Amino acid sequence: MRALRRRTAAALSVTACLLAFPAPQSAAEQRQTTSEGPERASSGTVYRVTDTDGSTRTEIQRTGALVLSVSGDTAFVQANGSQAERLRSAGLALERASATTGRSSRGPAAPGDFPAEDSDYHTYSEMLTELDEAASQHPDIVDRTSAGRSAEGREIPAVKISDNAGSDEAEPEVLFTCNQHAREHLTAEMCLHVLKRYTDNYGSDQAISDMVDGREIWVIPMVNPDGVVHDISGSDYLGWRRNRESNPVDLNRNWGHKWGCCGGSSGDPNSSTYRGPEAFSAPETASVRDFVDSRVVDGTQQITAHIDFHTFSELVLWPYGYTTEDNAPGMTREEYRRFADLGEAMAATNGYTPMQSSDLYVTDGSVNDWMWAEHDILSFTFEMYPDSGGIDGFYPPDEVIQRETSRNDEAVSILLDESGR
Ligand code: 0X9
Ligand code: CA
Ligand code: CA
Ligand code: CA
Ligand code: ZN
Repeated sequence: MRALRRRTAAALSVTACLLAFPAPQSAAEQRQTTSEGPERASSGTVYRVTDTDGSTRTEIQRTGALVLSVSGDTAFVQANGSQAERLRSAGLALERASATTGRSSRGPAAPGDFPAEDSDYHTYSEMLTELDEAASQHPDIVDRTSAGRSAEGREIPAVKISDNAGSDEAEPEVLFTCNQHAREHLTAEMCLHVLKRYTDNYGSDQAISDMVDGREIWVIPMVNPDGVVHDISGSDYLGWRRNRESNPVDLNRNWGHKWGCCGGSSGDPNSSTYRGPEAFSAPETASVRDFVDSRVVDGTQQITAHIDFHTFSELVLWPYGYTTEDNAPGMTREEYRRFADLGEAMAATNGYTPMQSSDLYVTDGSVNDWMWAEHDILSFTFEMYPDSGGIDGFYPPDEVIQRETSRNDEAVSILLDESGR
């Protein structure tokens, strides 16, 4: 495991400087940060920034620049001209990251589809077909249901995997969510892999059969279907992150625990971390909230453990994200220790780096904080492959899907096991 750098004197002075410079609000900058602006893979420059820690990265995000990945103390940051200027004048060394490897350029592809070379990725409609097939091939252990609808009216499907899937039994429930962020396509594959693993191996693999019989496993493969459809609607991947409301919302800043509290999100509708006008303003987060609330039976939340999959940086993250304190209201020393022990145990199986999510950078309104604070759900974020890089890191070739999804098999088994404790 890579140890995170302690806060250095340099990082401290960077923090202080960044706080001292208010964000410029020039018309030019506002034009540059329209919703079609900074999220386009082809616009906004990606820089490699060395010698960062959690507090520097939180300050970088506060300028409106986006931290794309973190590996050790090196971050890849997407920034427009004035943001880059502010970071430099605050004393950070920005080095232009090498131009894209070409992965974010799709070449010829049918509109709305992945390019031929990435055809193993599932579009929204291919994902729906996959769920229907699982349900018809395994009717006893797969129940195809819905978590609600997106802003553009797309269904957000959910599947339940368990023996007697059609009935609610007294078994610990576990939730996997994927693709809150549109461009993180590998995560939908991760959720589909979980579905395949626990259905195709049922009856032949004893450990799998035991878990299917002893748990109720919920999978929501695409929390943000509108964003996913949009990201592959052009002739290049668009590098889209948020949902598709007229003021697009970063869904992972829209959850209701300490929403907007702590500088870990933006109130600017043009920012890629825009938190929305109020908590759960986005139909997608409201849908998943309602689904999770609906799992309270006789006053007890049935879901005990959860992973929200993202890309990338190869990290295992646990709450809280809104504060750098280990302990805060609703998180005792013992509870923090349980998160850390479990996170470290899972990370030991997949080679990811475990840390509290605010050690990456502060985020408020993230899914994990709400799941834990509101429902006592052991809720983790996994940042999948690759471990470092710029925009291309969101578009690994489909050849890696099998390796990088099965890489988390053991971690998923550990979580399912823990959910019964
Ligand atoms: O910023 C995010 O929402 C996640 N990183 S990503 O590059 N996929 O956008 C990290 C969120 C981690 N923080 C919490 N879970 N609190
Ligand atoms: Ca390929
Ligand atoms: Ca069951
Ligand atoms: Ca149940
Ligand atoms: Zn993400």
